[in-house]
Amino acid sequence: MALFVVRHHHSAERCPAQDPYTGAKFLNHLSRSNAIRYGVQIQGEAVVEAEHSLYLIAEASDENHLLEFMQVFQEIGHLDILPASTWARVVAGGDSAAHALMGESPSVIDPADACQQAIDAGLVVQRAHPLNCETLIPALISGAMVPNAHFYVRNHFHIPLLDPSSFRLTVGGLVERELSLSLNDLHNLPLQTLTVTLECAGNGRALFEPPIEGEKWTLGAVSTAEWTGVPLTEVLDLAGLKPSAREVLFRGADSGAVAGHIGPVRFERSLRLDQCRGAELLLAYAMNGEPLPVQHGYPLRLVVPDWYAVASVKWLTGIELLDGPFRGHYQYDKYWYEWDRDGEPVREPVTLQRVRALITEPAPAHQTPRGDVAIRGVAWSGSSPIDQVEVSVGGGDWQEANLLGERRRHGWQPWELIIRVPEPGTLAARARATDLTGQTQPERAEWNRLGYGNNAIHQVDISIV
Ligand SMILES: Nc1nc2c(c(=O)[nH]1)N[C@H]1C(S)=C(S)[C@@H](COP(=O)(O)O)O[C@H]1N2
Ligand SMILES: [Mo]
Repeated sequence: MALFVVRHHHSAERCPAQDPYTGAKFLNHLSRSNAIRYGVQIQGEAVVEAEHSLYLIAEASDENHLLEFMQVFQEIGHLDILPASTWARVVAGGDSAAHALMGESPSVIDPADACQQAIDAGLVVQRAHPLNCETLIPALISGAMVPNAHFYVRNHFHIPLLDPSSFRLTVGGLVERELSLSLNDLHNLPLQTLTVTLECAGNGRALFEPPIEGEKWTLGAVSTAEWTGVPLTEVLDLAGLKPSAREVLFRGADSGAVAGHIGPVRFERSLRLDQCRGAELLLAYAMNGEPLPVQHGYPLRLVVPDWYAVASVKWLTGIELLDGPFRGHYQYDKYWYEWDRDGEPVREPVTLQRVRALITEPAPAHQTPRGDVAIRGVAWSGSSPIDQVEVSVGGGDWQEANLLGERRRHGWQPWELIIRVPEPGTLAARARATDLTGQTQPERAEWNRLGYGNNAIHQVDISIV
């Protein structure tokens, strides 16, 4: 079988869709079962919107079979049949075709499998290609670690499949010694385990008014895990920094097409050296005691405690020391707060997680028996540990909740307040966190063009029966 790309164009006047009966006849003709009768296998099809153009990717033993099958289209307009290369499955595979055409390795996880796995785990899938899904708030209950299968997923491109045996982390740029570290090398370096909350800067974007384009996260783009790996400082010490080094660039293995850019854009982010100092950055290879799952960066990811999670580059394969600011797409075009203040554009990079509390119990749909009612949740801030969480029920005064367990440096703080509700009814419960630097949550977060950092006070309507 040989592969062909078929291009058909007709004028608006001759469009078969003008008449429903003729339209249906042409569609039926294009059905896969009909094509088979002509010895043609259709691998993919698309119409160019508003252009009366149709493209097919099809296999046939020779061009004549295809011509015979497409005859009816030749009668109403123009037809081209172009021989194509034989990577049928790649070309027909939607997005991965773009990777292939741009010379990228198509070695990615099958998006359909990744999506099904997430659905099976109970995640809320926001988008399947690339895979983006949020955690259900009940999965955050009691402030424990979020199991790996329930941890929210945020990807900009397809999930790259990296072979652990040939994997290398390269360290280069302004260093004394370039390094190329295997997984074994990394496992033999000193290790550290840290509990760290990752939150997407877009968490809560869907709650901004007026609405903002982008992933429509509600409140589940946040999770906490125990990460194990090599402190970044160990690797930087091995390489030795040149005096001119100012910034560390972290390079992910994933890349793809981005509007406005020619050629593939890679997922990469940098931090200034002064931002790394004392920040406990980890090159993590384990998550909650298991090898890093593939959707969370297998076999190696950066974990940057306290920062919005865009800084925590997954599928980390390269580190480069630079002498000045990095201007990559995800550093400079995206992940900036952009406000309009008195008609003046104001711009500031997204950095630390803003202080925030979430109510995890009772769930809004849950019928809670009257009497003593436990209101529980988690709270976190990138600037410092949580100082207090206050809860207001039914428009009443703010009451201080109990912080549970020890104060966490980089992980969310569970909290709880027991209130007495003698009567049935629906009550609005609100929770407001304050961190040790004195920062607290606003009634409404300031709207910004790309919808980041929405840490408005969380409200849940609880129903008491
Ligand atoms: N290589 C790579 N790293 C990445 C991303 C990505 O698309 N590619 N997304 C970032 C963003 S915006 C977030 S919120 C976190 C999500 O991490 P998770 O999927 O493990 O929850 O990964 C960050 N690191
Ligand atoms: Mo994110």
